[in-house]
Amino acid sequence: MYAQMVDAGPERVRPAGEMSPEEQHFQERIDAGIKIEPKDFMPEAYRKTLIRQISQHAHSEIVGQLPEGNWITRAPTLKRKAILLAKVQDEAGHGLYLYSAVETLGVTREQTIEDLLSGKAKYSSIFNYPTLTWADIGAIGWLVDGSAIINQIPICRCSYGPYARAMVRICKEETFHTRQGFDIMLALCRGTPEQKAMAQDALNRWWWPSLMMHGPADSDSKHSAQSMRWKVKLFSNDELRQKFVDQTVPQAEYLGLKIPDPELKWNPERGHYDFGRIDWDEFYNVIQGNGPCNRERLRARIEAHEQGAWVREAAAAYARKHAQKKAAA
Ligand code: BYC
Repeated sequence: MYAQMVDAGPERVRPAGEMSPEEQHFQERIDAGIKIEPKDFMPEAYRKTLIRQISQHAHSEIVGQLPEGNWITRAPTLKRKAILLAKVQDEAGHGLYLYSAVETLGVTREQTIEDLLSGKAKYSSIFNYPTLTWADIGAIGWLVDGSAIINQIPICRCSYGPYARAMVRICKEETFHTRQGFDIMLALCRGTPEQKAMAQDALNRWWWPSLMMHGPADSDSKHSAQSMRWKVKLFSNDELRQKFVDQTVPQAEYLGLKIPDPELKWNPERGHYDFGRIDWDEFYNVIQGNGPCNRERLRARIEAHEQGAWVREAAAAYARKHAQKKAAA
């Protein structure tokens, strides 16, 4: 049912017998761990998958600046403000590395950004939730950047060279982001009862969206099987979600916070935590544009794009002038 809400069923993985010799050779290179570079042969579907995933990832980094940017002017101390400012700037940088990686696949940056602004392209569901208190900044760093690292460290080993290389630096910076989030949560949890209650409230609101962020259950994920065959993804959505839960529960215990899931329980046979049912209706509602902040987020990006037009024009005029000067010299 859920898969139908997104599109028609999982993509079919093509068996070797249906592949052209070129495609077979391509798959053999991937199986052997050889990176695919922009000028190498690649099947059109592989190129399209990469454009879709990397551009969604880039948009997520850019839109992801908005919920946290909301707190730069209200950070509780100068030190916290400087740290948050640096983090939000890092996210802009991540977006730019990723837009550059998309350009290597033959799509212009203008087109990619146009797809975001027109509402055609997706970005991560998680950024359609509001940041109501300072504790939300802690929860985002701890849970959202924590999820991002779990998802993105394997992408450093993905089959497409420019994406894998962009991800190395992104992951280093994300590690700092997670630490700053946990540090905010720790300060609140060691503070007054009101501060601890604020941290608990943030965890209550961000826990389930952080689980959803890893994407639909494997049974409903239409791209996973083919993407894993191509090593665009190295782990499935459910595998990464489980890893996130297993890693985060002891951290919540250390903070003295309660994960808002009555069914959460260590399962010694599986060697993992069992957890409750995710509200997939909420997830699909958000990715279809009806989350609490979807409209606000897109409006903010459109306004920023319009207000930044003069910067793009000035930069292009400077580049033209520079090129003319060089040609005349
Ligand atoms: N939100 O077949 P599936 C960050 C869509 S940045 C929205 O499993 P796939 C950070 C999916 O696109 C976080 N849509 O897809 C930044 C597909 O729709 P389309 C972003 C989602 O691609 C700033 C459909 O559902 N990270 O962490 O195999 C500050 C079916 O899904 C979501 C990345 O982009 C979602 N959560 O797997 C702080 C990492 N999940 O395209 C932090 C790279 C699924 O057919 N991306 N959909 O219309 C990935 O690893 C994969 O693309 C995903 C989805 C796991 C996200």
